[in-house]
Amino acid sequence: MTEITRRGFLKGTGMAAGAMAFTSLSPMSVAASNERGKGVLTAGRMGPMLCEVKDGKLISTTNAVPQTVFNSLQTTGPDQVHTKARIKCPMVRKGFLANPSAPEGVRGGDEFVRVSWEEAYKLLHEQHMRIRANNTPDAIFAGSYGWRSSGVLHKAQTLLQRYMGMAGGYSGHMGDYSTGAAQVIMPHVVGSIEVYEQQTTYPMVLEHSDVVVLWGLNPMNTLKIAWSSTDCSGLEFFHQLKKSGKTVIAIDPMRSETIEFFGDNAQWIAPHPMTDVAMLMGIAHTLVKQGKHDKAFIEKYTTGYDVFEAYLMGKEDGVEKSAEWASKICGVPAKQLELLADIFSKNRTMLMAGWGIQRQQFGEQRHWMIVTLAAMLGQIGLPGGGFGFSYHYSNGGNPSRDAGVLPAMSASLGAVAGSDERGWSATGKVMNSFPVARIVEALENPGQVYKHNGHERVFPDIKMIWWAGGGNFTHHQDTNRLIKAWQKPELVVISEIYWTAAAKHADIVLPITTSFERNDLTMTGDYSNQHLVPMKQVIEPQGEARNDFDVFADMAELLAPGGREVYTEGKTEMEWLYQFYKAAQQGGRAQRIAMPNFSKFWEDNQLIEMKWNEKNAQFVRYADFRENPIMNPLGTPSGKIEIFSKTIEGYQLEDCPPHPTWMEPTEYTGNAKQDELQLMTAHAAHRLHSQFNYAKIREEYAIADREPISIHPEDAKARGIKTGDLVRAYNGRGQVLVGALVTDGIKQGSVCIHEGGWPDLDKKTGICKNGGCNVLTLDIPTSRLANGCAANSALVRIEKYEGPVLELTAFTPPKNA
Ligand SMILES: Nc1nc2c(c(=O)[nH]1)N[C@H]1C(S)=C(S)[C@@H](COP(=O)(O)OP(=O)(O)OC[C@H]3O[C@@H](n4cnc5c(=O)[nH]c(N)nc54)[C@H](O)[C@@H]3O)O[C@H]1N2
Ligand SMILES: Nc1nc2c(c(=O)[nH]1)N[C@H]1C(S)=C(S)[C@@H](COP(=O)(O)OP(=O)(O)OC[C@H]3O[C@@H](n4cnc5c(=O)[nH]c(N)nc54)[C@H](O)[C@@H]3O)O[C@H]1N2
Ligand SMILES: [Mo]
Repeated sequence: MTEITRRGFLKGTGMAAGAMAFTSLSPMSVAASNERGKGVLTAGRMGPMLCEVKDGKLISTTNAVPQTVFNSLQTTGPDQVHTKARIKCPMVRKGFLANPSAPEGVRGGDEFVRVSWEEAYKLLHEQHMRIRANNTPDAIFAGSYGWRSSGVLHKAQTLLQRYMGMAGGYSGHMGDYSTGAAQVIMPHVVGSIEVYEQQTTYPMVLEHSDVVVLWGLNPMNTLKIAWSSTDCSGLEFFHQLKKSGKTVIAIDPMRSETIEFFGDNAQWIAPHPMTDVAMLMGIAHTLVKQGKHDKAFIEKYTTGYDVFEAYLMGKEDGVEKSAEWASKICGVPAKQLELLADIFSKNRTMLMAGWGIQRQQFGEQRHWMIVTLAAMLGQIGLPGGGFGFSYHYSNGGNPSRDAGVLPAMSASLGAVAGSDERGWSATGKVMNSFPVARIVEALENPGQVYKHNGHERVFPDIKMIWWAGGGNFTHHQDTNRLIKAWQKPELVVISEIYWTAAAKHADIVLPITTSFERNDLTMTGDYSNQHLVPMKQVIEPQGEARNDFDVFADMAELLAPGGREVYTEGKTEMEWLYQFYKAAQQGGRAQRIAMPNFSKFWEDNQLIEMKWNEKNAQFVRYADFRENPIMNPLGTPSGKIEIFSKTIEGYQLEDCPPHPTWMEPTEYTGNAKQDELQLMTAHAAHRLHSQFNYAKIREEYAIADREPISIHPEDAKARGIKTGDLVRAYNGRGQVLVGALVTDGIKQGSVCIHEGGWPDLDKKTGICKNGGCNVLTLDIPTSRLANGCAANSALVRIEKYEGPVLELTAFTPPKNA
């Protein structure tokens, strides 16, 4: 961590980079992109890619759009298709097959038996119908959250829900793991969810911001992907920001890949994890004490500030939230907080915040407090000022293009969905839905009433689960609790490409194609719609793998003769793509975008770059509100920024008070016992969650052939641990084997195991041999307001592992598979 000094901060402040920004962020030519290399054009979350096939094997995938910054995920194609971890044929758990309506054995502890697709379909259909006949439709859970592969047709979750809708309905889920807390609190504060919305553009930031704050933001890592497919502009933007000479301040307990990337061009400040609210308050308190807050802005554009200020200044509870006070909690010297207050208030400052900070207990408070600080700085709605919560995700900030936009497959028959919707809340026949990260609580407490965003809701009584396109055994917290709850339903079906832990804990496992084995289409850049890309099939389906679309079409035919026709609406894969393309073409025409006819487009093997729009390039979030708050009010009850929310006050929640509040988490550095360390579980550089954990790229990061754990040198020394050591990390919830990475790039007292390691539990000791971090995390809601995922909340102990050698089996298929 660099000691921040005023000199350090001021070195680049004020250097405008606008001209450079506009030229280099303007559209790149399609021709240039196609000169890059040869091969068939397709796309994934990690962007458009060119694929080379030799002797029936996919041998390479590379970027199809020119880019300055290398994206490691774009090289994973061959491993995705050919890894030994693939599921080759349909399989059924032995004890389930023996007696499907009263199975023997336990999920995860049984052998698998190979069956034909037809046998699998018949068994699945019969059991599905039996369970449906004995229960209400909400007993069937098809929420199936997850990052299934991109494409507007082969949308695993949507296709499952389309089938379940035809079958009579199902339980789904609300929200997502990513931004559970922020997306519920933000509408109360600013009237929109913020986290999935276009940001003040990259060119505007490069031209107008003096200071850019990366608050818990690791964009060089998280911008390798986008929900649809990345347009590859975000990494380039941060590259330009680095070159711009602007003051960049990164607030993160870890020296993230981004901070490493910025090197001397950024100042790193490391608070203790989970203490950001206190740190922000220390800065806010300094502003008030020194009269540096923007009273005119607060008066005109916000409501309830006075109540908050009374709390901040200690008039409510006798505790002044001063820089000194904050310093004791967050571990950053008070002087530095005061300096930050000075720098933020004197310069055009953009507060960019990531989402790891809200994936924690009381996560709602984080972004609320950042908005509050931004309001006190008075720069919301000015070019390059204010706050932004999607700069690190899906290239928020890349200007929206004039575009022909693809629609997408819908969960409802006869309807189409927007191609960029994250699809978390399905439009089909949802009979009940619950906050996505509360699934284990739901399994444990059927019929129980719980609070969510001011409403009382009831958990369904889940008897059947079908998951398609998600990795719930890696993504959910407290794996051992999950495994127990997972025994409750009568039937668990998994449609998967690989033998993940979820597949190994299922009754029926169906092998699915990768996106390289089917045809599809996608836009890039969730906000920009910069390109329309053909996702061409480059290789035959491997083993007996089938497309989700075909599996559900087959299953629909079993619902009733003619069901296939209803499900597919009589269209083949290519006919659907033709229809989607035609709709995009028509939409494009209205914006004077000429697109070739479908067959030419498909044969050309080229992407279509959409038209740069100069007005969109100048977009400034909240500029209209700032200009006229009466004519352009926010969607909050007051039409203003709500620093105190009467709505939330009405909910009477202990864990979510009506204004930003510092609350001590259940497990964090501040209440750790002497040898306990705080666990962080950031997203990995060389994975998309659990995806590609099996790939060759794992060699770049694995230590002692396990997931690494970053440990501060002092913490390592105290435990006799060196880099390369096999380490056991444990708490009351479980234990994992990890490889030690001793580094001063993490705040003392904290460790990090990246999320996404495939659980690989040793039968005898219960230890996870692959360092699956969720074996250790707490499964609690952020609060009863949002019920968001709180994965970054856990204390652990670590020690050098001296036990017997445990073979890694995470990526090994079960016997006979
Ligand atoms: N501790 C901790 N836990 C976390 C997080 C954290 O920060 N810390 N982050 C959370 C967040 S933000 C998220 S979004 C979740 C991510 O959780 P997920 O989105 O569930 O994670 P993925 O590993 O991407 O899982 C996608 C799965 O879908 C499969 N798949 C891919 N394409 C297809 C397809 O076409 N068809 C079918 N049937 N399957 C397919 C892949 O093989 C993979 O197993 O994790 C959450 N969990
Ligand atoms: N390569 C890659 N890209 C991805 C993903 C992936 O798995 N791999 N996942 C995608 C998805 S689904 C999502 S939701 C986004 C996730 O985006 P984020 O949620 O923003 O990502 P995280 O890695 O959880 O956290 C970002 C940074 O916050 C820091 N941080 C953690 N806790 C704290 C804290 O208490 N205080 C402060 N100040 N900083 C903290 C972490 O060290 C990390 O550097 O990324 C997306 N992009
Ligand atoms: Mo996420």
